[in-house]
Amino acid sequence: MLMHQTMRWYGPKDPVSLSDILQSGCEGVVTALHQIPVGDIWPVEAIMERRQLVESGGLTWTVVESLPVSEDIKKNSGDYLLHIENYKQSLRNLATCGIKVVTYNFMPILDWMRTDVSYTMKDGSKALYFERLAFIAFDLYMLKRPGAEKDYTAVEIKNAKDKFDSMSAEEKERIFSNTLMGLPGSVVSFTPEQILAALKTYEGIDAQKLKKHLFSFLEQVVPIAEACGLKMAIHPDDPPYPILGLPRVVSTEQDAAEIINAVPSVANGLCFCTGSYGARKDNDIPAMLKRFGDQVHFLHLRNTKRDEEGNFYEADHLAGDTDMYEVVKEIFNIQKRRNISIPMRPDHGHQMLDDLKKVTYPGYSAIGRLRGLAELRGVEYAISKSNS
Ligand code: DNO
Repeated sequence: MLMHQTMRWYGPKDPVSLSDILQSGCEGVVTALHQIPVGDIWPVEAIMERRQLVESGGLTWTVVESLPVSEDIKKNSGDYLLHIENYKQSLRNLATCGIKVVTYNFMPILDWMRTDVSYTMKDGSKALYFERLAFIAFDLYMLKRPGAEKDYTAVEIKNAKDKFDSMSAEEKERIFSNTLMGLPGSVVSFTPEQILAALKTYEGIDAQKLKKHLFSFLEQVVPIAEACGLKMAIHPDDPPYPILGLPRVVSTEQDAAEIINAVPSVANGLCFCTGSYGARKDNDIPAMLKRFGDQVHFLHLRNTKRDEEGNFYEADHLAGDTDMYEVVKEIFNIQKRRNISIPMRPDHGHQMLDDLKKVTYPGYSAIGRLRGLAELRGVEYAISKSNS
């Protein structure tokens, strides 16, 4: 039983076409209706239209990434009750259209964050990079977030100031726009004013409260998902710790265990992103997979390389801090035990070869992801052959 290989497709406007994805050897895509405002219902017609489009390209669509959770739901404020009802209806509609897995995250305001989306690797390809000092300089001296100083040590603040003072205007601009990049699938970036205003609305919401909101959301939606044969898959925080003073509650092994135990159901599961969890040294990725194997409904396979200063870049899929051989071996065992093929996608990839001349969503160039997929596919093939 091999993994169900997919790539993320951002829809008709994605510069990477369905035909590119088909040629990579994938069976399916994971996609979302990014045009529908967060909180609204995904209608059956729109889902079917997307499904037909994917199928006309010779591919399947069984995993949604993402059905986003509104800020109101995360804060238990404003229209959250309506949004939860809408979420339930979207789940029913997705199930009607043959979708099996729904990915979502519970990160306040922002999704993933990097300070550099085109960090040059030794071989000339470009990767996504999180540089801690650049991020602190952004927080303190560009965004000027009130009270930010208390999140950093005196040494960090001094070093960030020195860094800020030595940066060219162009470097500052790059960090600024990389950090404020919009949500996946969106071409609009946040403005500092928007972020500062949004941060204010989270005042008084700490990790404990956010977790409570997540659990009460799950209590509402998981039974609906279970009843219609869908599996929910929560994506971890990226990076997996609080940023900009915002709480984050899907970062560690302990968090994942609490989420699973909060609402016991086969429908309450994980999108196991090795890259996001792997940016923390205390997350033992193969051990987590072993522990949560029965609840893993979707796999994002990616590697990161960390350093002691808290920086990390996205490494080649087989080359970072996570031992991908151990990961794939564990996945092989899980699939065998559960007798299923778990959907996976090579998460991100370097911008390389002809991709360097193209503009795609950061991390989602065709050739870099194809390289990752090909390498992972090879590892899985070898493991499965040697076990047969
Ligand atoms: C980044 C992605 C995330 C992910 C969402 C899931 O490349 O892995 O944006 O799609 O967090 O809701």
